[in-house]
Amino acid sequence: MKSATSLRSAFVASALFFSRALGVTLTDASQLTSTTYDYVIVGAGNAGLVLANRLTEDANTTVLVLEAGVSDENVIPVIAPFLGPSVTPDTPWDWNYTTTAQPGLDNRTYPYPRGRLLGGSSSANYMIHQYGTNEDWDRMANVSADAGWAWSNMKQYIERHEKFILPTNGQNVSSEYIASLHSYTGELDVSLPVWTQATDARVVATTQQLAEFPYNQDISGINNDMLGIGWAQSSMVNGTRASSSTSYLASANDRPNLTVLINAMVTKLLPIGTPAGVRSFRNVQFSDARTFSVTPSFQVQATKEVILAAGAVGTPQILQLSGIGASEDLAPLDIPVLVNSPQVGKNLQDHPLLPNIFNVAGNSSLDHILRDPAQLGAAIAQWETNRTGFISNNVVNNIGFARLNSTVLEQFTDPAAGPTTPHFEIIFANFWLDPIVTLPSNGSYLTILTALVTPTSRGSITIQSTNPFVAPLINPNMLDTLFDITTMVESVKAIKRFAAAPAWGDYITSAFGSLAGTSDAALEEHARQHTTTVFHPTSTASMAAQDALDGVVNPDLTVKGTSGLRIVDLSVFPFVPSCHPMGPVYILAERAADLIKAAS
Ligand SMILES: Cc1cc2nc3c(=O)[nH]c(=O)nc-3n(C[C@H](O)[C@H](O)[C@H](O)COP(=O)(O)OP(=O)(O)OC[C@H]3O[C@@H](n4cnc5c(N)ncnc54)[C@H](O)[C@@H]3O)c2cc1C
Ligand SMILES: *[C@@H]1O[C@H](CO)[C@@H](O)[C@H](O)[C@H]1NC(C)=O
Ligand SMILES: *[C@@H]1O[C@H](CO)[C@@H](O)[C@H](O)[C@H]1NC(C)=O
Ligand SMILES: *[C@@H]1O[C@H](CO)[C@@H](O)[C@H](O)[C@H]1NC(C)=O
Ligand SMILES: *[C@@H]1O[C@H](CO)[C@@H](O)[C@H](O)[C@H]1NC(C)=O
Ligand SMILES: *[C@@H]1O[C@H](CO)[C@@H](O)[C@H](O)[C@H]1NC(C)=O
Ligand SMILES: *[C@@H]1O[C@H](CO)[C@@H](O)[C@H](O)[C@H]1NC(C)=O
Ligand SMILES: *[C@@H]1O[C@H](CO)[C@@H](O)[C@H](O)[C@H]1NC(C)=O
Ligand SMILES: *[C@@H]1O[C@H](CO)[C@@H](O)[C@H](O)[C@H]1NC(C)=O
Ligand SMILES: *[C@@H]1O[C@H](CO)[C@@H](O)[C@H](O)[C@H]1NC(C)=O
Ligand SMILES: *[C@@H]1O[C@H](CO)[C@@H](O)[C@H](O)[C@H]1NC(C)=O
Ligand SMILES: CC(=O)N[C@H]1CO[C@H](CO)[C@@H](O)[C@@H]1O
Repeated sequence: MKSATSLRSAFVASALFFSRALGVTLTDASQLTSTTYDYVIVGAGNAGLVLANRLTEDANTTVLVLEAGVSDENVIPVIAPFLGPSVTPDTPWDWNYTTTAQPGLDNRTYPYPRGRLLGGSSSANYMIHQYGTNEDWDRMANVSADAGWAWSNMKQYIERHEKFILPTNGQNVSSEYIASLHSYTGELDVSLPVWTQATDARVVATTQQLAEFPYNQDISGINNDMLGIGWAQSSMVNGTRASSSTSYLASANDRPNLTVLINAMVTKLLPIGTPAGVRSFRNVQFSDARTFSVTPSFQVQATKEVILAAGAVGTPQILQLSGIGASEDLAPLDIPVLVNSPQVGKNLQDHPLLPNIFNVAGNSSLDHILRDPAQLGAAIAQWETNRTGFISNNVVNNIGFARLNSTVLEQFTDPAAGPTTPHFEIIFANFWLDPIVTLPSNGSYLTILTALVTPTSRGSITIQSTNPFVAPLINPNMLDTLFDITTMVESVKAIKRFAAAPAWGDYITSAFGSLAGTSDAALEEHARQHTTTVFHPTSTASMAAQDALDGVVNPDLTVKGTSGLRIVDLSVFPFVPSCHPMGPVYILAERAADLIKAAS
């Protein structure tokens, strides 16, 4: 977001003053003492570091993690919660991807952030933490014909994953979550807002004034109930971000059997064995990411398995570079098809995000602080002193989820996983929060973003070069279907009804820009002009049943048509979860660790 531009100029001036105690992370291939490990994990991201931790619980198991990106240590924008939106796009911690021109978005392109550092996107994201609906998981169990993915089985993993922490500033949060649902013993710190936006009380008051928007006391999804408006739960603790690096890696990094190498760009998996049989892909080729060159190249071997955890863009790219993919994608580049897997890189799903901005009265919105380097600098200095103030808190305090009404829905086959799964999300920020349009030099704003969480559009990730340092074509194909654009328009109408509640009477003065349109056609144009992404790409290496011909991985996450190769990241979900997906990635990886241990 471009209000991040001013955030960025302020943080570079601020002192780097503390470091997180970590074990050794290797920075150069020359430091490796072995070329053979039981497991080689590609990507020290959200999922990869869960596996790194769980697989080395057994001291006899050796694990190497190869990460293209850099360290997260001492990086203030990564550590300070409110600065999260300045970690991307186009920074040293981002892959700097851009989409192809999007026909559904007036042919616009837009940045496509992905974390490129320890923790992956869990170090770069906006930290909202949920698990999705039970129906999301039950559908995955159904599609994969593996009851192990059903919610009744998956919810057990919350206990070892989540470590719920109450705000330490003495705030009474008893109405903001349901204590009995949560785990207090897991790895990842999850907490509630520690700083109040001036509009929080109005959001909650609206839930009492309008029956259409009920209050939801716990928005995590744990209790099979994600509909309504509630308080965001975030991966943060005591005014700092919690990521897979600060949690799963930090608690395992002293183990001698775990080796993590950063600056290591995996360029290809090399097959062992004859073309006649099922090919083993236990050899991994990589090069120094800092050189942006494939030479010199290095090789390591996994005696048990290679696990791809490079995310929904990186994983299909590596598969395609290795000759595992659709022949129509590989043939133009003269890459031999070693495993014909037509769905690699297909089925890309993402949540479209639309900033809806209102002009507001007074100056209680954060805009006047965000555009004033002196005030912003003072806020960051305060955070550095004692981790208080708005910098210690996430950018968003309230989120909500809703379904289309029956009149609209009856025109379509409902794409939701079930009748209590939402179609769209509502996100509140008491300042200008548009990822692509810069904060104007005057005015005070409230942003009520809406996101489509059950998209029916499908996109793709396709390599355009045999050079791994050339980014793949990223085509999310946003708002390609009538359902998707209709739901976006309905979401805008819904938040306009929300904003018309008495709670906002003396605050909101008017709709900003194209949000002022009243006809469906005008709101459709508003959506096409301003939609980008909530950064939730999934499903580019989808799971399908063991005997299914479609799909890239089996229900145990092994790659169809190969041996010694598994995928554990967001790319395996056959449908994008109807929530912020990092929680689903974490518990997917927890179960994957169990599956891998059971198979060894
Ligand atoms: C800006 C932003 C905001 C977001 N906000 C939220 C939010 O608030 N809540 C939420 O739930 N989700 C959010 N998300 C989404 C969420 O963070 C991701 O969906 C999730 O972290 C993905 O996990 P993953 O393990 O699949 O991939 P990642 O965490 O992205 O991990 C992939 C790792 O592989 C590495 N890698 C890739 N290719 C290679 C290669 N060739 N060689 C070596 N390493 C490689 C990458 O550098 C990265 O470290 C956000 C994402 C972004 C980018
Ligand atoms: C590790 O390996 C040794 C030697 O093979 C064996 O005695 C020991 O039981 C193993 N430990 C675990 C935790 O598997
Ligand atoms: C992304 O852009 C930043 C800023 O220009 C740059 O420092 C970084 O090296 C780029 N990263 C990649 C992977 O190209
Ligand atoms: C988008 O580009 C395509 C191909 O160039 C063109 O046919 C189409 O009219 C364009 N759409 C818009 C809205 O500009
Ligand atoms: C999946 O759901 C369909 C429809 O409810 C049902 O007929 C089918 O048996 C389910 N399949 C599995 C494997 O659970
Ligand atoms: C916190 O607020 C709840 C009502 O929301 C109240 O019942 C409870 O007593 C309060 N707790 C404390 C410690 O003040
Ligand atoms: C957060 O603060 C509390 C209270 O001071 C402390 O007990 C806890 O250890 C802290 N957690 C972290 C991860 O710093
Ligand atoms: C906010 O507005 C009030 C009056 O509207 C003014 O007195 C005050 O100085 C303003 N504060 C800031 C920080 O601009
Ligand atoms: C934190 O520091 C700020 C000034 O930098 C001060 O106003 C505030 O009271 C401090 N808070 C705590 C809890 O120490
Ligand atoms: C459902 O939404 C449509 C479109 O916004 C609207 O015309 C209709 O009145 C609504 N129906 C009900 C029952 O609320
Ligand atoms: C911002 O400034 C412009 C030009 O001075 C003015 O036309 C506009 O009304 C102002 N907007 C707000 C929200 O104050
Ligand atoms: C295979 C291997 O390297 N095993 C070592 C793992 O770490 C333990 C100590 O925690 C050593 O004793 C093992 O030799």
